[in-house]
Amino acid sequence: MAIVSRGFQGRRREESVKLPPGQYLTYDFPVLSAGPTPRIPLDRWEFAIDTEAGQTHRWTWPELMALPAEQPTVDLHCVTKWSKLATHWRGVSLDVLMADVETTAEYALVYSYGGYTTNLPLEDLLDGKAWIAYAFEGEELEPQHGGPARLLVPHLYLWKSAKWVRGIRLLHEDWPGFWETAGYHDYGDPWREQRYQGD
Ligand SMILES: Nc1nc2c(c(=O)[nH]1)N[C@H]1C(S)=C(S)[C@@H](COP(=O)(O)O)O[C@H]1N2
Ligand SMILES: [Mo]
Repeated sequence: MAIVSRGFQGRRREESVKLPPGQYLTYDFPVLSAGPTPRIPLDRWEFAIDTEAGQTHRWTWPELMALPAEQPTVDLHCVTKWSKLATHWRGVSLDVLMADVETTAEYALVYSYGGYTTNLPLEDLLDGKAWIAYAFEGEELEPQHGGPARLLVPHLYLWKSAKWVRGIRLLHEDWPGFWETAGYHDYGDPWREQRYQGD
């Protein structure tokens, strides 16, 4: 039998985790919202993708629930320096939602109930990198964390994961969103520590 205490093994495991530069590990789930939590009744909820050609694709809540869901396990990295590892979500891949959308746009402006916006290249929403997520750790997503549904795009800093997501506008030009206009980095890759403009 190995003479190693549980605590020691636990610490070893934690130290061996590789986090993006400047991040620390957290086990709780902080709430970061720029305004009040909007309450969206499910019978009035909708999600839309608006193309650069002026077409709109819409999903009601029952329509979203009827789409095939995935259960991604992902690490979250917030620009305020906390990281939370191996979080479990349920949601619909943007690949499913984009399947019938005709576009040649390169950029996406994500918009939320409540007015929040954030921008990213369209390709960062595709190929299994992003979901419209509606459950967290086996429970329906709490309003403070973006319920009924939020964007989940975990390879970028968490401000790109718009809570209370309402739609995505596809664009030929890159339009900065709420935090990007306020000086946050346009792209926000945690592994390159792209926190603010100029990083
Ligand atoms: N609609 C909306 N989405 C948002 C925000 C917000 O203020 N409004 N804050 C962003 C920021 S800065 C972070 S760090 C994460 C925080 O998500 P959490 O509150 O679930 O931890 O949500 C992002 N999505
Ligand atoms: Mo944030």
